[in-house]
Amino acid sequence: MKATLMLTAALVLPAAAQTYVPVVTPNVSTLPYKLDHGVKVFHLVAEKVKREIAPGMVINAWGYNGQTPGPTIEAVEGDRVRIFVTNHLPEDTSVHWHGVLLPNGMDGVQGLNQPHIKPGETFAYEFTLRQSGTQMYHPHADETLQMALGMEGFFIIHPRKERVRIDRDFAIFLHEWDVPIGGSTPNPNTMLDFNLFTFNARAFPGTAPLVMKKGQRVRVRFANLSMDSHPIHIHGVHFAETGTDAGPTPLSARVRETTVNVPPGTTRDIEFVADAPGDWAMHCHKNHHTMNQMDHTVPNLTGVDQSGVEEKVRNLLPGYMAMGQNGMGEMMDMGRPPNTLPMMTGHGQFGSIDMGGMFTVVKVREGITTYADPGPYKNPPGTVAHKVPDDSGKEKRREPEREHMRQHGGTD
Ligand SMILES: [Cu+2]
Repeated sequence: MKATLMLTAALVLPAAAQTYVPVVTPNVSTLPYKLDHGVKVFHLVAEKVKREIAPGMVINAWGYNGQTPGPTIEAVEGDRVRIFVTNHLPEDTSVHWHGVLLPNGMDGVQGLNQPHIKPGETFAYEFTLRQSGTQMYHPHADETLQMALGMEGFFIIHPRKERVRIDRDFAIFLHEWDVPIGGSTPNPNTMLDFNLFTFNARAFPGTAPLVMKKGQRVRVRFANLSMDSHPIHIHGVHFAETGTDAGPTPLSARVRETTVNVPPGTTRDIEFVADAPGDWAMHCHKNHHTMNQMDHTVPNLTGVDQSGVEEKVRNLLPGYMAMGQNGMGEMMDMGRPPNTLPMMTGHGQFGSIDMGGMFTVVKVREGITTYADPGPYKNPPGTVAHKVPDDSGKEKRREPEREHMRQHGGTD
């Protein structure tokens, strides 16, 4: 009862007079707070949640306040924060504030720093923020299971004054799951062989695009509490790695990159100016991390001549299709068990995208007035790769570049 009352009291939206540009955590909410004599008061409820990974698939996860990752906590360097944690799980939990400098007794390692938060109990954490940067929160109790099932969230501390104005500030939690084909509960005992890879617990095509205006200065914060590192690559921009879970990186140490590796147990901030309009891919560069569950374990049939096999097998298995001979793009949306995502999926204006997992689209636009999904990018005429006509005879087929220049005004 007491916990319910506190939760209701905490449901006050953040004050309008914020000194920072609020972080957007795509597909995830921001945790509201109330002010109590200058202290920002938050309330996290640890509980079982249902999470839609993408349309057609829902998993049984654990998280906070109805979601995984939990809602993003935002505060400002110098703030005093009080965070109530209510445990609605069937087992003990605790919360560790990863990367936050605080008194030892607030560090959240159950048994070491504090008593266990037992089911039904509420604990209060309170400390003053002496730093800025991208931090995290997660249990330090039955970690293997609780984190594997999705208990994690952003704890973002804005500096009192940004060095440069950031126009768009995004946060993306990287996670991986092992969900049995046709099942819905991730296996927390899996150590290496995961089959679902997510941005904020959403897999492509369930991932919201990052929408921004041309010329805006953009920050993207990545966090990773999974078992693998995730090298995140963004097309169309060169960015600088500007911060970690230990705060801003000194200017002299910033390196220009197109891929940022995010190891387990860390956060990474990157910044760039969005000066090239378009629909730019952003994805993990481990190839299997941009695919969904079905089916990473098919036999390798690449280049194998399967002619005649289909007919023979169909005598035994009606409807059998031989697959994989010419690549696996053809496997993108075959029939599949319920609550299971196809391995490669998604459609763009030019056809199937054949991706899944940790994949989304950075949409840079001129002249937009909202950050709603603006739809596919309208490419200026003459700027899209195109098929070269193949009806012009043997001679020209041998030299398509010469024919192309003739047709498109080249000077050959
Ligand atoms: Cu990855």
